[in-house]
Amino acid sequence: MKREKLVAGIETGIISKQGLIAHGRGEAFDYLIGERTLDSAMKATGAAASLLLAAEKPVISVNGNVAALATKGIIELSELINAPLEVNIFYRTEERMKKIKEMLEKQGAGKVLGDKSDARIPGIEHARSKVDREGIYSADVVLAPLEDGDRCEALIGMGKKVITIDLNPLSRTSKNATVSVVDDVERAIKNIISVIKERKKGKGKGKGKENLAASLENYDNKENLKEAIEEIVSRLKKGSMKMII
Ligand code: PTJ
Repeated sequence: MKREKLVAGIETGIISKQGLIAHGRGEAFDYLIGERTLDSAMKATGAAASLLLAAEKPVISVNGNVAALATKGIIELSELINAPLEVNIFYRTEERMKKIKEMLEKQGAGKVLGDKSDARIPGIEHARSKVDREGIYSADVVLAPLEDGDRCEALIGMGKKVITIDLNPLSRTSKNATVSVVDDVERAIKNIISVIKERKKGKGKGKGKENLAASLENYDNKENLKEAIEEIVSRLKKGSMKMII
């Protein structure tokens, strides 16, 4: 179903051709993790929810793959935390920017930024650096699933907290982000939504508004990535033992 969504996204001009290749890389990791949410990813999801709830100005960065695979989820999350969506694509064409924005609006998204492009991320080459001043540029927390390594580093360099969702625990983005959720984007967004809903109802810990540093007190991203890799290795060891025996 995911592949079909991506192919349809190519046909409607939402996804870049490179998006298909990126998906293949993600899919390979998803097989390794067993196409389910790892315990370490659930921990990172909790930290991501804390950051989003503590943020003064959160923004959700949307590229072609994210728009096609997690359409409903990002729209719901955007409403839930009152964070605008900002179309921000790596292989930028104005036509694709417009198509993604229109598709999101048609699906019910309230505020979709990205077309002003009146600010630049410092240190990034031209087209990839374009952002909206009222969006990513001035945000304190950016949720940027399937993000490029350079841009993730540059956003961190601007003093922002960056949450990424990336099936590859070894990617530069995973290593550099403040919180890396090693999970499929659709599953991860669903999980973030349910954790935030629980916290808002007062069920989970951290329901109140905290400052950004306090929201990360018990979370170490490097340690979490290590746990993700250990979970993958242990699953593979168990699987290969079964094949031998
Ligand atoms: O729409 P654009 O122009 O912004 O382009 C988007 C892509 C994704 C093509 C672009 O940002 C890109 O090339 O990204 P990278 O550098 O290939 O990084 C994508 C990362 O996302 C890789 O580490 C993949 O393993 C991972 N990934 C792929 N599919 C998924 C995923 N992570 C989570 N869920 C997925 N479904």
